[in-house]
Amino acid sequence: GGAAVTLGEALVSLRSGGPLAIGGQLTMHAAGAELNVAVALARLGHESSWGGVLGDDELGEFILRSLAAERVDASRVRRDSRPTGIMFLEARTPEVSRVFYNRRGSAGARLSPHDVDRILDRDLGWLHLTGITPALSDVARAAVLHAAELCRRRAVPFSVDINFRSKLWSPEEAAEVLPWLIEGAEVVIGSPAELALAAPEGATLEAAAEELLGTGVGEVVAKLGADGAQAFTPHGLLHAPAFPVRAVDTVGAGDAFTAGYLSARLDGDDVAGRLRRGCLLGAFAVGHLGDWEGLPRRDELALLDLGDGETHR
Ligand code: ADP
Ligand code: KDG
Repeated sequence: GGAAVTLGEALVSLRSGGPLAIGGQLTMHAAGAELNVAVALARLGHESSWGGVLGDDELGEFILRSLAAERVDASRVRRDSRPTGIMFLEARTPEVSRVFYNRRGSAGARLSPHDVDRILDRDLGWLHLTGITPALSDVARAAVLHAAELCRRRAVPFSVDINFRSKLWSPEEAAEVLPWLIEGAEVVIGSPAELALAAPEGATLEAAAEELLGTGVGEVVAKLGADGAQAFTPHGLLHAPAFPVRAVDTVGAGDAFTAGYLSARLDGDDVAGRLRRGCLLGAFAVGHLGDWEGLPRRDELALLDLGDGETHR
C-alpha cells in the first residue's frame, strides 16, 4: 500500500524542429525526469504523486495542468516567486540534438529539506529520486539527501536513477555525492557510465554492479539504449532486448524505462518481467515526440505485440 512518490524539478521543455539560432516554431511540453516517471506510473494506474517547487508563473500553471490531466497528485507542490525552469531541446540535425537549460536560480532548485518533510508526510509506498536534484543547488542537494535518509530511517523502499547531467555538475562532484544518495536503495538505475560514476572502484559494468550490490543496494539496472537493459541482483544477471521500433525522439526513454521497471516491481513481477516492462515503456517513449506523451495506459501494454504498420480495427 501507499503512494508511489517522486520529487525533483519539473521543467518546461521547448522542442525545435531545426537550429535554434534560426528560430521558428517550438512545441511546449511538461518535463523533468521525476515528473516523467510520475506520469508514466499514473498512466499504468498506480497511485502516483510528484512533489517539488514550481514558479508562480504561467509555466508553473502549465505543469500543474499537465499533472492534473495525467492524474498525478500534485497537492504538495509549493509555488515560489522564482521562475519555472526551461529546457530547450534543439534538433540541430535529424541525428544530433542539443540541450540548453534556462534553470539557474529557478523555483525548482529551491526545493528544501522542509519541502521534503511536507511531500513525504503521508502513507508512502515507494519513493523515486534522481541524481539531477543534488546538482541543482546546495539546498536541493540537502533536500534529496534528506529524502533518502528519511526512507532509510522509515524503512520505505526507494529507487535512484543516476541521470548524470554534465551541464549541471562535474563527474568528480557527482562521484562524491552519489554514494550518499544511493546507500540502501532498493533499485539503482543508470547507463553503464553512470553506474561507474556511482561505484568508483568498478572498472567494468559488472564490477560496478558488484560493488553497488556489496553496499546493500538491492538491484542494479543498466540501461543500454537500443540494446535493451540488464539487471544485476544478488541472484545473478539478466538481460532483456529492446523492442524494435522506429525512434522519433529518444529523450525521456530512460525515465519511461525506469517507470516501467518500477511499475512491474510494484505489481510483484519478477526481474524478467520488470526488465520487459521497462524496455516496453522505453520503446513507447522513443516512438513519440515529448518525454512521456506517447506512453501507454495499462490496457495498451500489448500494443507493440502487433506486427509492424498494423492497424487495429
Ligand atoms: P537514457 O534515455 O536514459 O539514455 P536509454 O537510451 O538506455 O536511456 O533508453 C532506455 C530504454 O529505452 C532502453 O533500455 C531501451 O529499452 C529503450 N530504448 C532506448 N532507445 C531505443 C531504441 N532506439 N529502440 C528501442 N528501444 C529503445
Ligand atoms: O530524462 C529527460 C530529462 O532529461 C528531461 O525531461 C529534463 O530532467 C531533465 C533534465 O534535467 O535533464
